[in-house]
Amino acid sequence: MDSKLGFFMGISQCRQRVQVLVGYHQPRCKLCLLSVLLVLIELEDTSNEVEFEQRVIFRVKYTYSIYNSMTSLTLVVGNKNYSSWSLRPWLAMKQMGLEFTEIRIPLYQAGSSAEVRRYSPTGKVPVLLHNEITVWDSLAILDYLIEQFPALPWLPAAVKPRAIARSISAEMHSSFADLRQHMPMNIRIHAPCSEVIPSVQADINRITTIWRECRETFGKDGDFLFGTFTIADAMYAPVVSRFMTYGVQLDSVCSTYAEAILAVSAMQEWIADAKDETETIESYTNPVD
Ligand SMILES: N[C@@H](CCC(=O)N[C@@H](CS)C(=O)NCC(=O)O)C(=O)O
Repeated sequence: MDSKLGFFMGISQCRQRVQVLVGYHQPRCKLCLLSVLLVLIELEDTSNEVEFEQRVIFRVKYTYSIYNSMTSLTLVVGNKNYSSWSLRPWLAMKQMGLEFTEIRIPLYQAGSSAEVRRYSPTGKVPVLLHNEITVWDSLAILDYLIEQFPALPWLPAAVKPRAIARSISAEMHSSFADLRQHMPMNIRIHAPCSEVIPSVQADINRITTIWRECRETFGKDGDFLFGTFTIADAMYAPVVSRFMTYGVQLDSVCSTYAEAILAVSAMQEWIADAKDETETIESYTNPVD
């Protein structure tokens, strides 16, 4: 049977068919039908199945992104000087051009915890509020945004770099505990380390290997890990900041990449806001050396 006819076997089959094509389960029935109808109107020759399906996929993703951007997005973040987990989704959302309301809650102050718990069951930031939905944890927020705004280039388009971008983002999220403990993000200070302990050096070595491999293998079309900015760059942006704060020595590939991250206008905005903040968090101000 002609694949296009499959779309018209019935409303529920049309929806299922489009969901399979798009690869996830959000598309609502009306959106699927509308997209198929628009493609039928757009295409003079609908006999090319591949083109037909590609157009339907594009239409669904595009329309879904527009629909979602008309609804309200709020990101709850911590102190910009210290909250590296907040920076990650904030930077990615800015870079993708999403409009959102920001709620900043200074952490580790009287009442901070209760204030964060108004939004997040974990009492931690970042938290994303989207209509009736609450999403907490930086990586879950990015994952959710990728689904809700599928037309935006959160990840590389091709399968292999896309898988690697996801992997290194997850690795950032689950690893590098020693680096995080001994070199906490603190944008306002410059405190070069005289000596780096071996476990932190091991984290630095792994991160710089990731950066070098990505830049050399996938980065030719731009300044970022996969050429254009993706969530992987957002995940590693706080590490760039830490490397600057603690004077970590980088080779030319990594230092050029670090400069590219620091030059991103949204990153500059975050840094400027961090410098304007007046709160200090003692444990972050005197890191274990
Ligand atoms: N795995 C979480 C970590 C979140 C987290 O630890 N956030 C810190 C700020 S960067 C926080 O809210 N700390 C406050 C507290 O622990 O009371 C994520 O990825 O979002």
